[in-house]
Amino acid sequence: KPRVFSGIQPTNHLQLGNYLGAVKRFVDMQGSGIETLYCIVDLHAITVWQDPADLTRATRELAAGYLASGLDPAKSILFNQARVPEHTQLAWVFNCVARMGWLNRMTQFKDKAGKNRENASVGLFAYPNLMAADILTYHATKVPVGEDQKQHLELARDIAIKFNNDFGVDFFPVPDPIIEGVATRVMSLRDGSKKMSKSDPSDMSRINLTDDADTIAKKFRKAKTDPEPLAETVEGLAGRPEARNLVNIYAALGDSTAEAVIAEFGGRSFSEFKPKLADLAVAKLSPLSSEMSRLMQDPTEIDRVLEAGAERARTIAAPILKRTYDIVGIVT
Ligand code: AQP
Repeated sequence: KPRVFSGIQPTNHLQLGNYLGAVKRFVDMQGSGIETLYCIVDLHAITVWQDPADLTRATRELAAGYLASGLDPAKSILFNQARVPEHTQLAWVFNCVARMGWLNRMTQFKDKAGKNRENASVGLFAYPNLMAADILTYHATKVPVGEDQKQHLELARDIAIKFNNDFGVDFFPVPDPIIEGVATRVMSLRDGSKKMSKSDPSDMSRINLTDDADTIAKKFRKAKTDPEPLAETVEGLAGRPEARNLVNIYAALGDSTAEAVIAEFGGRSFSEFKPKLADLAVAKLSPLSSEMSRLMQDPTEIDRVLEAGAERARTIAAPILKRTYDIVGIVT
């Protein structure tokens, strides 16, 4: 049975890019003869400073977001990373497999570390090794992610291949990223050259799943666009990243395509299109946000789901770690 693994960091609030690029696709992959594991990667989150109370809240809120979006604990294993210590144990082995040169090429590290690289945490640098361990501790082969995670997935593949070569085994399967759909890279509403992100300092740059209807409408109304009306063809969106982004968001929210959106709105002005986009977003997202706030009122159910998920996850991860140690020659 093929195994799917993916995760999201519990930082700030889930944003529309996480939802369309990741969570919505996690839901689509549930059932259909595959085993799905969806993680809340709390140990990734602390690679940059997190206020402890915020981290706790964000962990439960992300779990609420998973459940509200349709992830079902009866169909998927839902858990938080720190509860399954095999992730970090395997990550240590991978710290010793991956090369400094490989990690030095990671663009996300360069972006997140900023100018003062000497002051970045060691964890932020080693993050991709932990991500490789997240996937490979389950021998997962399919990893649904957004476009921004492509490079980290390539590193996970390189680690699997090098481990197998170094030890002369065929143990870790080489995982494939699944980067599909119209929303693999949702862009900031303020800058069409930057991806939408939970940690962008401007709240106006993103739609949070916790935003209310008025806030969503305001953010789309104020979204940056060019002065031209919407193009008559999809090709006409070339070189217009902000327009393209809004069309893609509309398509992804409506389970449609950019072509269908252009067929409906091509040639119309943004002042006509933006309120339609806001209406669609509110229609799709408000049931999620109300279910999230219901679940958050009493986190007992969430905590129970995460605990049970971690137990199930460990039954898969523990034997794989044990075999890894055996291959390496570690006495256990
Ligand atoms: N803008 C995006 N468009 C499509 N997919 C996206 N993802 C993130 N942003 C977009 C996908 O969401 C999943 C979880 O991401 P993450 O929490 O692990 O970290 P991230 O990629 O760094 O996301 P953020 O929102 O930018 O968080 P911060 O600001 O905390 O770093 C991944 O599958 C990612 O591809």
